Amino acid sequence: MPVITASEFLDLLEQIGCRHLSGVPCSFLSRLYERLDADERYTYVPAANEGTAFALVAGMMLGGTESALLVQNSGLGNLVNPLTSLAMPYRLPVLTFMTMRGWPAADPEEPQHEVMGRATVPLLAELGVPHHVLPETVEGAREMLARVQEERRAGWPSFVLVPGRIPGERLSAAVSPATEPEFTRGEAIAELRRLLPDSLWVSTTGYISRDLFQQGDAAENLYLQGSMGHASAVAAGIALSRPDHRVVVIDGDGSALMHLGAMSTVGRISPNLVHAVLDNGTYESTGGQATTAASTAFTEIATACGYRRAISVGTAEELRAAARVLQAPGSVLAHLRIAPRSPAAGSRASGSVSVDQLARRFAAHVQGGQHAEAPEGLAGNPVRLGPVGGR
Ligand SMILES: Cc1ncc(C[n+]2csc(CCOP(=O)(O)OP(=O)(O)O)c2C)c(N)n1
Repeated sequence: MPVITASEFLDLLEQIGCRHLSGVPCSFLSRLYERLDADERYTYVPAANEGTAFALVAGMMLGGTESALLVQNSGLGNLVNPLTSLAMPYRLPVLTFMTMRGWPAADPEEPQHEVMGRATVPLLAELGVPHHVLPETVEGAREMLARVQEERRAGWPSFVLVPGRIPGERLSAAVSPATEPEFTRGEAIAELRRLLPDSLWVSTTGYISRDLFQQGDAAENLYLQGSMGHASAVAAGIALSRPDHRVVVIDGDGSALMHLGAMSTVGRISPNLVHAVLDNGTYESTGGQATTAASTAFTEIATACGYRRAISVGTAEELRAAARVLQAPGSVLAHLRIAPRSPAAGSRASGSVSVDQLARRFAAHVQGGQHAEAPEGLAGNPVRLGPVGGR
């Protein structure tokens, strides 16, 4: 386990001339992001996903700016393409610091990290990418970085694997806890549940899934721990397959941004889907680092992608006033502006039910005809796909 602190880590970066970083957060590095925010020597660009961060850093290097990535190994899949088809053949020595979830041993509470935890090191080895484990001492880390720099000078991208939490003094909570009367994550989920009874529910990774689970576990809920950014596509697939149901996906802003292109797919087929984006402007589940939501107009993107309607609300009353829009057939985007920080989420669903059981239970519920009656307004609205390559 690393005992290098956040400030020592930044000093090490400084020594290799690296002041520009990009990535997607991991809670193991929350103290480091706080320091990056507070230290004027560094810039950090929040990227939509790890592949984007990797490509951005590759571009910075082409432009002559030394930079590196901070990511977690659940995002390795997102960056394998630019790693193997860009950095390796083009000999761009991109440097990646990657936290290791589910390694060296799996955590039974986090089944979403088990496969990648076991596969990360063999995958990097199979790809032929140099990789090193961050040593526990500053001296060891300095020596390791000297070897990394040599590999990079030879044109190799390189990975430094961070096996645990980087400790450090807590500089500040990125934002203060919500005081009333802000709209909290829990209130937003509860209000959606009241307005959209008899729906199927899919929730994104992190605190949102924990909150949905805590508000009442049921067979119609599918909590996605992991597969960040894919909740809307999973939900759209369910809705496409079962046009007699209304599916509600509860996304976060960071998750929706991760694979924003999914909105174009959803809009094209426009199944009976309410795509709720709980926008707190942050990756709250990993410590409250800023996303790029503040400069992104979710409602405009959704309607431009073909969603039938899109609303943006900031209170439970405003959400209630939009009930009819939410209950209409077709795909609707509900942008819910919620407090940057909500009361703590409870435990994960996987603490009580295994995730494979959750999936089987959900599928049995959907396919078992327990909701043979279509929710009002959705009957007779089978999805029809338009011709491919239409516009
Ligand atoms: C591919 C991938 N990258 C990073 C993570 C780490 N991670 C887990 S939850 C989370 C934040 C989710 O943010 P958001 O969707 O905005 O929801 P919030 O936490 O704010 O409720 C991140 C970055 C992950 N699970 N998967």
